[in-house]
Amino acid sequence: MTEHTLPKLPYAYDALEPYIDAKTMEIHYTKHHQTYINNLNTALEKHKEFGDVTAENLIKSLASIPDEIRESVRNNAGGHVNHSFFWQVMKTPGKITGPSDGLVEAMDKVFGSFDGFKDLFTKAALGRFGSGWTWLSVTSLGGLEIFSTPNQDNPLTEGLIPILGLDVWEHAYYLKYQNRRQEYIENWWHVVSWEKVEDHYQKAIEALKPARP
Ligand code: MN3
Repeated sequence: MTEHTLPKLPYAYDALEPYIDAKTMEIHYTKHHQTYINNLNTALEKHKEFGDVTAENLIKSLASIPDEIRESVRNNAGGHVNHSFFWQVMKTPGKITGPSDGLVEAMDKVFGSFDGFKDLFTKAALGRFGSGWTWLSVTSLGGLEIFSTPNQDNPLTEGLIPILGLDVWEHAYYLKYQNRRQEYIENWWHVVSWEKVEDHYQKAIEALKPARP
């Protein structure tokens, strides 16, 4: 059986400064993300049959996970998948841009404009009571949808493909922003890697193709 391990961070802890501070990044990555991985490995110790299943596939098929570990797999495989994804959709800060190519058309169609998208996403992130995430996902019909999930739940469990995600657990921003979640969200747009989001979008559309008429 292969243990789940912490993926390499694609940049230094201070790479997202001043919007996300180095101390938050370090603790978030080395403590929080690592703990989800440790807990997932512990949960799977007595269930070798899942030893070679990826964390993504575990959360895609939660219903097939034995009762005694399902909640732990949901939270900890979810935490592992969500954080691995989160690190990838961020980059060295720049001017707030937005998608290009195919995604910009899809966004205009669904949200009216990039600003329309940002407003709705921000509202969903602010409205998440307690801990959770906000997502932009591709639906099974190839459309776009914004919603937030509690805890470490991921759109993959609902059959959607996430292409952008924002961690709104307090551990993601409290050191720098304390209770000011709105300021954290506004600043986060500076570090979104639209190249990566666009890439996720193209792959999602490609993956859906055989299923579409
Ligand atoms: Mn987190």
